Amino acid sequence: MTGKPALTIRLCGPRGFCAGVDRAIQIVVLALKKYGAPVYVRHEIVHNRYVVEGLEAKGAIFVEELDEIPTEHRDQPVIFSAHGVPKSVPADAEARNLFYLDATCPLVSKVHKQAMRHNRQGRHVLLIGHAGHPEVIGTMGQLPAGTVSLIETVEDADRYEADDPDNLGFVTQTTLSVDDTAGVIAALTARFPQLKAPAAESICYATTNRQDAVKAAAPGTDLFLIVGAPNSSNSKRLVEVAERAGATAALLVQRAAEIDWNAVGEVAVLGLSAGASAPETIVAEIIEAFRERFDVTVELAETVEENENFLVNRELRDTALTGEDMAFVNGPMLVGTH
Ligand code: 2E4
Ligand code: SF4
Repeated sequence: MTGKPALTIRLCGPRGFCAGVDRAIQIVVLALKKYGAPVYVRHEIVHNRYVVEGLEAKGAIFVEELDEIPTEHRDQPVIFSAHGVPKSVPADAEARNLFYLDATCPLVSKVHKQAMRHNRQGRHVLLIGHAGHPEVIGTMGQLPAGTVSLIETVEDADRYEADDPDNLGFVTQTTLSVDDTAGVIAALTARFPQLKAPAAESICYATTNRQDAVKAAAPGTDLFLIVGAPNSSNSKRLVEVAERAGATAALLVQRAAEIDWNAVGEVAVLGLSAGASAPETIVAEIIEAFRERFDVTVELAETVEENENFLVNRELRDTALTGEDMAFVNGPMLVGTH
């Protein structure tokens, strides 16, 4: 007997880093190795402070816009974040004579291509997504102004006025709620039966798999914690999925130190997962914090195995990651196996 209350942690798999995040972080680490510090990164490479601060410690400098890069560092590379950029950004980089490396996730680039394809075929594009999110800004910025409209909700779908209702195509942000998006698409299709879907699903495999795993694990949990940042779209969607799938409560948490133990109270079953930008080491840290207060049994709740892996940019393929880098960029699952 430990004297501590018993707690079962239902740990979801897949969770945490996806192939796009892993690739984006590798690009920054490899660029630092190949070109030396500083390496500039436009926007948080992925939405996670721990990752950003880890890369800052290695010599990365994060900026929001290219004009923040000092003239004397113009020959150092600048990396575009995993969320993608409007076409104006590489054009601006070229105009400023900057050397850039694009860490846009290949699955975001695929959505860009689908949006451009609708446009080439004469369709007005409806982008389903969240206003102000960098991925939405990037996808809208693939197309000329006035040829794309943002639809955030079923209400937006219900009141959208089309100039040419028979010539519409949609794409979505990659990290949306699968269920909410189905509702928005149904509302649009009811009004615009000719609405063309993209050739491939825009919501990515990682988003879908993480939501499915949380949905399966949520029923019967007293509390569900999702490791992730408040600006991380995919992580916030996991909190909503947990709540809707039957968790008594669900919260986003960035670090163990943030947990309000009074609010946790007397839990017997805790659900735990992590957004695509949240490192496994923080999952382990949170389990440790629970072990200090509870007699913990970890139960793996795995729905599917993931094997995706994306190659880094051609320019970086001659540079190798060492063991120390691997622990940061491509760390093994610390708890359980995949
Ligand atoms: C690019 C696309 O988009 P979100 O806010 O979820 O980004 P985050 O950085 O949290 O996750 C990685 C990512 C990047 C997801 N999709
Ligand atoms: Fe790419 Fe999906 Fe990961 Fe986003 S969540 S970086 S789209 S794999």
